[in-house]
Amino acid sequence: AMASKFNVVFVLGGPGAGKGTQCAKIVEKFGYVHLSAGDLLREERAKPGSEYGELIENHIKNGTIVPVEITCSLLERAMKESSKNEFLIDGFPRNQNNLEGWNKQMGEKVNLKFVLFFNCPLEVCTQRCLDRGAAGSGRSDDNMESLKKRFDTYMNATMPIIEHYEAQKLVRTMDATKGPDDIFAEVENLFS
Ligand code: UP5
Ligand code: MG
Repeated sequence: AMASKFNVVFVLGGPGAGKGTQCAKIVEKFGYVHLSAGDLLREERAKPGSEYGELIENHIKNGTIVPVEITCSLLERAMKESSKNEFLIDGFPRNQNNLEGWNKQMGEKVNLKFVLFFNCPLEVCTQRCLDRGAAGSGRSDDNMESLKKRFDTYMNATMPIIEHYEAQKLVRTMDATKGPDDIFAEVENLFS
């Protein structure tokens, strides 16, 4: 018999919108597996002798998007290795290339439940990332120069993906400017 499909929630929103923070809370309360595409890419970049390390670092610093073959393979491998069935996929798909590559590689294996969208203005996003950088995040993209590019990519490449899912009535939009606990109070309604 065919194995059951992976249940997936995509988690999208600008740089520093709070995707990772809210995903951690969802995991704690609802037991999903949290896969951050950015974290998987940073992990891959850090592997000694990684074939894609330099390419990944260049994209991250420039706020541009890594080719889908790399990201999608990291996601699929992590999904399989988890031997679980409910996933939060954080920070993906970010552009048309991601969307098409995912649909081709994973479309038949996945049930997309909804898209959780953390809506957060540029100023708030930027300040959070700058604060995180100042506090020693060590992220090579938590600086003003990278943040401008990250936000450009978000507006030009990722917003159209959110609109694509909006047309399918799959987007659940959260006001991400509030405090983490206030945001989660709304988020948990979606998962209960
Ligand atoms: N914070 C969180 N919530 C807060 C709140 N409600 N109020 C006040 N402060 C709040 O939070 C960011 C910071 O804000 C933290 O210090 C937190 O304490 C605070 P976090 O939860 O980390 O936000 P998140 O949305 O996860 O921010 P992140 O920086 O991770 O978002 P990005 O989307 O920019 O980063 P990501 O890691 O997803 O991607 C990085 C890069 O990887 C991309 O730019 C791209 O180059 C590459 N990438 C790809 O190429 N392809 C992919 O598919 C994914 C990534
Ligand atoms: Mg994150």
